[in-house]
Amino acid sequence: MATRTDQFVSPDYFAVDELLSEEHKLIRDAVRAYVKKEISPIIEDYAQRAEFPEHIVRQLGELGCFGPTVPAEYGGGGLDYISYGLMMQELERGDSGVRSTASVQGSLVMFPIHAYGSEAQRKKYLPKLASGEWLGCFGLTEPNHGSDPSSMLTTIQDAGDHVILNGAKMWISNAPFAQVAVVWAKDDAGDIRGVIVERGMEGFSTPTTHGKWSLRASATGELVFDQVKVPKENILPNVKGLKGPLGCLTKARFGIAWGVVGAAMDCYDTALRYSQERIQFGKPIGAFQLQQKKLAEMVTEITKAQLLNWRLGVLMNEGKVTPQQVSMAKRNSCEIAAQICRDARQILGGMGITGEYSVMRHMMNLESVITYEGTHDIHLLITGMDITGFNAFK
Ligand code: TGC
Ligand code: FAD
Repeated sequence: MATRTDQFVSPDYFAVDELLSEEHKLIRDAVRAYVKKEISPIIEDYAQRAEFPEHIVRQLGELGCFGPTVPAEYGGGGLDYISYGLMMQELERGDSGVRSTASVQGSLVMFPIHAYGSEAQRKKYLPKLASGEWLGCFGLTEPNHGSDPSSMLTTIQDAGDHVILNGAKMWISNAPFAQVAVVWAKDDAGDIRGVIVERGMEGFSTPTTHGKWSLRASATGELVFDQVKVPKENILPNVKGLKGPLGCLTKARFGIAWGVVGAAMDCYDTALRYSQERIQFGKPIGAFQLQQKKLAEMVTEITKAQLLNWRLGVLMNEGKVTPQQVSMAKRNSCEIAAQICRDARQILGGMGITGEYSVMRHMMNLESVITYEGTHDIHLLITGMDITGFNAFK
């Protein structure tokens, strides 16, 4: 497979750039340049081989993509949420798996350690996670409990100065390469608690999940706990209950809302360029109304999502955002991005199914992104509950 030249030009139909600060633009441009130089040339090959490009972990750390909103004293970037969103947008423009690596590390591992952890836990883990020296993962989903994590079966049992962890987590991003896992389990009282599990603890293993047609350049695995002795000092002291993991998901879903728009922008840009160059019936296919309809609808939806994300970022920065607003944005962005990728693939005709272009890879990746961090249905029901006051889950 030949390495691709990345010709990406970002669509910005409503001058959303003017809503960004100079710092935002510098951060966005730095990540965009990194993706062009380090991700686009290699990612298709890794995806074809279903291999995780482990070397990017250090690079992402150096670039500040791990925990950008975590305070600088713990190795984070001390940046605002629009900066974080822009980083995720640019990474996912390269590949959803690259964004996944960063959003798991930042929102699902560093965030809970920072928000719910002790000072000793923050000092021990955050700087190493921020720099990419360590990779982390987040274990909530179980083989029999995905959308309904409150029914989880994984447990921690009190045993004096430590707890005994038993159970299994499934579909865990980064698991096969992670040094640390933030795992959610029920204690003797039935309360959900977060525990930090380290690779090397006896009885802890991380088998790789094979055979994925989506997120092929991201490593996915299980977390298996067989009588694992975890010191009590590894329990996150400052949260109990499902609101712990769901609070992390609010941050990560915010990143996805921005991220998938990056994938959509890449597909739109690719399809637009192809439509201007590909000649059929004596003229560029972009001159046919049917293709113009697809492209016009793509840029319209991208523009609406860019504006929604920007507003979401402002609300997040002001501490006014609701989890339900994040759900709406995650759901909307995933839906429009998946449709844009499918339409772009059609515009490319037969070429659209090859690895010569990024479009089919994005399209397949989005099948995971529309499912993880809460499925499309779950986010709709969260909105439904918010507006009607009726809980469809119970
Ligand atoms: P429910 O009774 O509604 O809520 C329990 C407690 O949590 C609070 N809460 C939230 N807090 C913060 N953020 C949110 N988004 C929250 N949503 C709810 C809630 O107020 C309550 O607090 P309290 O104080 O009263 O105890 O819980 P439920 O059991 O009825 O479930 C509700 C439901 C279905 C919405 C929830 O379970 C859900 O979101 N399910 C989807 C599961 C999910 O998203 N899993 C994701 C796994 S991680 C992942 O996919 C990572 S992929 C990473 C990558 O590679 O990028
Ligand atoms: P299920 O919950 O079994 O849902 C199956 C179908 O039923 C869906 O269409 C769903 O919408 C529907 N459904 C469920 N409940 C309802 C309802 N009440 N009303 C209507 N419809 C309903 N998890 C982690 O903890 N950490 C990770 O790092 C992680 N990474 C992942 C990476 C990948 C590549 C994938 C695919 C998943 C990952 N997940 C991770 C798991 C992901 O969060 C779950 O797959 C997701 O939450 C859905 O759970 P499930 O697959 O068990 O589907």
